Amino acid sequence: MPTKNEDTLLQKPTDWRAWVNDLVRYKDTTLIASILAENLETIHQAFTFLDGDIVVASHPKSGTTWMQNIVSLLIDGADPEKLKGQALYQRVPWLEGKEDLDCDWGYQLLENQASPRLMKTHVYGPLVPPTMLQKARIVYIVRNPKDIAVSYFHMHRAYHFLPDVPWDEFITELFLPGKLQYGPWHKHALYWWKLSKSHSNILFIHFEDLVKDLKTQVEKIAVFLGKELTVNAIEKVVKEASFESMKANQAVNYSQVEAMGHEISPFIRKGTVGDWINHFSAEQNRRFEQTFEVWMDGSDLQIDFL
Ligand code: PPS
Repeated sequence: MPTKNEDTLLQKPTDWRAWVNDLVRYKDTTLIASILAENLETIHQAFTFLDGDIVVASHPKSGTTWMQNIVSLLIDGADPEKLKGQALYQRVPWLEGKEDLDCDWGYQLLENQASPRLMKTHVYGPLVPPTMLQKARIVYIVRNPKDIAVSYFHMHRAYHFLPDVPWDEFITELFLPGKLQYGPWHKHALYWWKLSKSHSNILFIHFEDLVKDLKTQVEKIAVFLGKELTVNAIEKVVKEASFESMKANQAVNYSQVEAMGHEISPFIRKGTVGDWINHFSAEQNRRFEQTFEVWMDGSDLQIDFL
């Protein structure tokens, strides 16, 4: 396996095809660094999930951070004091990774947190630790893959350690063949969709529903997490989780993360459904639709693109 280490993470790769060739294939998915595979092995073997753990699971760019914030706000009872001061990625660490170079890996941060511990993960399939499924309550957020591809494309522009890739090649050579980290999208979404039907501890939420009616979805997530909040507290969560609030909030908008060039493309970027229309040519859309039809054959998962 190729070895990439932290020293290389702040240099923008100039040759994106060489970068793609260097990606790590591990248990049916793609990772950008072998250290993530090592962390996943460690988590499988040594990380103890506890009753009360709450996991936000997602394919990248599906609204993970949005859901992390909602879950964190709900668990903290929308207490204004707890909303300030701590970066969201410390309050809800990325189980197998880390968001900034100088912090510990998520699973290490979590060892020291009091229950209920909150975490995010991008794993699916054989990467998922079996005890997570037994012990934790899991909120999975799904998003239509056209908008994910757009969001992912802009993330590549912004992150210093990810290469810029021309849009057409990004779609046809990376996103559709599942060569981006944690791809391919359909295996991810369909794995969690299928599992959510047989596990009452998994709640499946659509990004598009959050955009349509945030309050109703927040109430649903609160019930799932067993949190009885006052009307005022729910309203506070909805306000703090709005696009405008999150974009302005340094604790959640990743503006303090040194690996990101916010001036190129901010992390909380557009937050809409259907931005793909502004990026896809008719031919790109045709190819995407063709692949999407094959991906979804035999599944009853409904995805809204608009
Ligand atoms: S990551 O890197 O995988 O953790 O990214 P992720 O958090 O999953 O997804 C980032 C996209 O979520 C959008 N976002 C929001 N949209 C609407 N409202 C709120 N409050 C919100 N918070 C995050 C964010 O803007 C990214 O989508 P795009 O389409 O790029 O704007």
